[in-house]
Amino acid sequence: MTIKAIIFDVDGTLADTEDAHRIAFNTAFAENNLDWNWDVALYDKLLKVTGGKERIKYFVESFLPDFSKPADYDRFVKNLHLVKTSHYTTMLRNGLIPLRPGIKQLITEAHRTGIKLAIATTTTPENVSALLEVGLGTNWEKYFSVNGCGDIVPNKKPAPDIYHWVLRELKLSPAECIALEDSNNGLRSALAAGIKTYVTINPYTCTQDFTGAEAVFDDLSDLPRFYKVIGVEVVS
Ligand code: XBP
Ligand code: MG
Repeated sequence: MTIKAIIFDVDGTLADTEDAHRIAFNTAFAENNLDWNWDVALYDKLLKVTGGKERIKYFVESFLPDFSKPADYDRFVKNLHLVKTSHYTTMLRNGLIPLRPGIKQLITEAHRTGIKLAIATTTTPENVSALLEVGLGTNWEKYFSVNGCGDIVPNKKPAPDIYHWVLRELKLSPAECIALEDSNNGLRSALAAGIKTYVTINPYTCTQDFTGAEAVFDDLSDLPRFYKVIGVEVVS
């Protein structure tokens, strides 16, 4: 079957963003007088949990058993995450994080060919806009039929919720779509929704288990090869 839609993960797939997320978290912690510092080795462990607010809570539960939680803990985490998002989007708007090789060309060519494009991410809509405004231009939304972000579903990846939501919005069956992911959590999420999944690895995810993926690529710098593997002919 020819595919009708490509569903993109964001962090790690459209751009190598995780280290910018990590730095933004650390800046937010320092600004809130918390002596927390997430180095690369620790962040690698924390990436087990998707979603920034969920990741902060996982850190507190698993690594800070003696932390005395403020009375309104949910609000505390929410505020910390808002500060983190503002630092992160500033980094994006300053052009610090380019799209990965082949991504802009894939998006423009697939769109021109009439293949629908969608986003399925655990990150916030603000972060997606900031990344794609810089990477694709202020009219980036014209490329995407569906934009599934952050808190719109109850359970984040590896749960399939966000992919189920995107499929419903696209009005397509899993068999008519493919997903592009970079992580084990993302792969499990897409596979649990019944979608064929292709993986592009990055420094944080290169040693993860990608059993079940249709194919694993270093990146999409060789787009003709990718088109061949996924079985589409694009208008270039
Ligand atoms: C990756 C994530 C995100 C980001 C942080 O999401 O796990 O949690 O690290 O983003 P995906 P927020 O690969 O699905 O795009 O702080 O905005 O939640
Ligand atoms: Mg990802």
